[in-house]
Amino acid sequence: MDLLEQLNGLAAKLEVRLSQAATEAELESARVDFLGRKGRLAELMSHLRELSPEERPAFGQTANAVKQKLTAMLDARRAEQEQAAESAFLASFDPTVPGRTLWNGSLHPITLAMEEVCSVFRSMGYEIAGGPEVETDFNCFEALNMPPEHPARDMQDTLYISDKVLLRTHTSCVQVRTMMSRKPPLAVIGPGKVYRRDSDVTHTPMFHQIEGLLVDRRVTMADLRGTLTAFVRAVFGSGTRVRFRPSFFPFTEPSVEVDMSCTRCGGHGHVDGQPCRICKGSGWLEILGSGMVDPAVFSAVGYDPEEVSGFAFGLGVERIAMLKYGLTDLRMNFENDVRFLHQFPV
Ligand code: 2U9
Repeated sequence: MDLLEQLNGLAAKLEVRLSQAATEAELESARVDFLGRKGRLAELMSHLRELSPEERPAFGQTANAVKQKLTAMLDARRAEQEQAAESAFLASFDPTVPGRTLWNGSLHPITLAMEEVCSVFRSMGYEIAGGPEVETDFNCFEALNMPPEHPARDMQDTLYISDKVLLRTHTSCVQVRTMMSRKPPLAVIGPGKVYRRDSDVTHTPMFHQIEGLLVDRRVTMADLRGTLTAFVRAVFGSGTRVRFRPSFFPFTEPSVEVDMSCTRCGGHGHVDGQPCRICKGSGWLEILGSGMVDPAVFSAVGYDPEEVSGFAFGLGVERIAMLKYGLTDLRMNFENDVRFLHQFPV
């Protein structure tokens, strides 16, 4: 067979070879065999110099055409293989299955409730203050009109570290510290953890409180009433009704408890003809304790009760979080179950 015939026969040979090339490696091996530096085309081209000058141009042109044809055949086969691989890849999974969502983390409902309450009072001009959780007997009890024999000081209710040092049972100590270090007027909010010897379905030994205090000249119950009504409506909606009931606290006189219309039944006391399970059918929920600061508290911190007056209030943050987010069990707040925590906004 002469050289030209051999050249023209290369395409048919490559065709056979490609029909057997199932993998990318086999395809590459075919390319090297036919178009590589030591491949079949190169080998035939090396005979060029054996041809007469007249024969060379035709041989060269044919060699170029054959090279182009072989290259096109290899490219087509490669494209076919790539297409088949992509189809197999797409068929290997269900592209309609939803992807896994990355969880960015979220804020704990107690944190959310705490921040919301603080931001309402901040907008009214109150400052936010903090203080130690390990407190003195004076800041926690004595200054707040609870003398040595007061029942709240009982070992059964309070976690003592020593005779005169304890875990604070309320955050009012923060305001005691503020009053001892500053002159009136002042408006302070004290958010934080408090501790009591109490543990059952509705009580945990640690919980969160926010207590507030406003002291100035001529502060009245009307200021208390307006401030707390505005607060409740800011957190639970402008249509919320608020009522004040007489109560007793050692550190305030007179004292009141603040109720708001129920978040579930809107104050009707029933839902779909059934008594509301949140307010037990009463239409009201207790939300705050408050009162006018007892003159004995002012005297204990060195303020003149003839000169200044003020009101104070306190709330349990867990209770606010439960009402706001519809939680049914206090303990959800402490279990740290991620299925629960995932549900709150970032
Ligand atoms: C100073 C003087 C008085 C803060 C007050 C309450 C009423 C109150 C409870 C709500 C639910 C505690 O978490 S709870 O159990 N608190 O009812 N707290 S008046 O009175 C103060 C604070 C500071 C110097």
